[in-house]
Amino acid sequence: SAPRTVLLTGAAGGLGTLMRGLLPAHGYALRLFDMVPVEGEPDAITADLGDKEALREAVRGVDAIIHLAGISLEASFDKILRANIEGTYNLYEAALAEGVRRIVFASSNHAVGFTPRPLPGDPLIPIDTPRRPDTFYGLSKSFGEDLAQLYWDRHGLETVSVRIGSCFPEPTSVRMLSVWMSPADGARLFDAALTAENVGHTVIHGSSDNTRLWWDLTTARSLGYDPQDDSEEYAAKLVAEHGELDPDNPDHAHLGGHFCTNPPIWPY
Ligand code: NAI
Ligand code: 15L
Repeated sequence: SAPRTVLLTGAAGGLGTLMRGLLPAHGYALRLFDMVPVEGEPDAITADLGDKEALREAVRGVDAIIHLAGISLEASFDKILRANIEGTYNLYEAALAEGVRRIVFASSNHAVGFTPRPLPGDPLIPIDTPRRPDTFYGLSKSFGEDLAQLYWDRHGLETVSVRIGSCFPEPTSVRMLSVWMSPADGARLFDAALTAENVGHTVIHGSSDNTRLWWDLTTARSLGYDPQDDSEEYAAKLVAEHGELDPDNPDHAHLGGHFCTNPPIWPY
């Protein structure tokens, strides 16, 4: 039967806040987890992914987990190791111990960020494109996908790994026109990832059905994802402001954009 009680890690963050607003309308009851308090949510669990006891309690009795918590930009290897690599391992161990059957893992386009971005007329980036992380951050997402594969193959714990493009209320750059996932499509995609049957470990691209799409959404659609939005309505304004992407500019040459050249640094 469809999962109904879902643990949302990273609930205080940008994507967590958007999904807290949207997923209840898809029928989910959310339990919230973050290292910082979730504003206006006194029942949220405030704990670090390094706290194994807190994780065991947090996952106990849920039908599934959406795992968003972690460092979402580039940082030192040491910080990434603790939050994203050990933190994700700790979460999977807790889920295994408590019998949780399904995790939706927030991977990222930056796991394959050095993939050349397609020019108009080129084929879309396929879902089995080789890993080309663009940062330690992207490397940690690559690790998370492999961890998910291991826990499926060894333990039968299912994961949908979503290589999210850019999920924000609106696209704010010309690159984002190609990788944007509207919040409403994000909720549709998480719903599909939670309810599709027999996913094993499935990796999917996470974006809206954008006119300027760079990657293939076939696998996501095969899980029942039916995107409704297109960034093109924002294109005229963004292109007028910034110009079209320049294939000779290294900042614009890859899927990962400026993460390949000058990645934004996690401020904490
Ligand atoms: P965010 O940085 O706004 O939120 C991350 C949350 O995780 C924060 O609330 C932070 O307090 C929490 N967190 C960090 N380290 C933690 C730890 N050790 N223990 C417990 N909580 C911890 O990031 P955003 O944008 O909401 O992204 C959510 C997830 O989705 C991240 O894993 C990110 O890598 C991934 N993602 C997001 C994309 C986007 O477009 N927003 C694109 C691709 C991936
Ligand atoms: C990510 O993985 C980041 O977490 C998010 O903040 C955005 O920068 C996004 O990728 C992107 O590529 O736009």
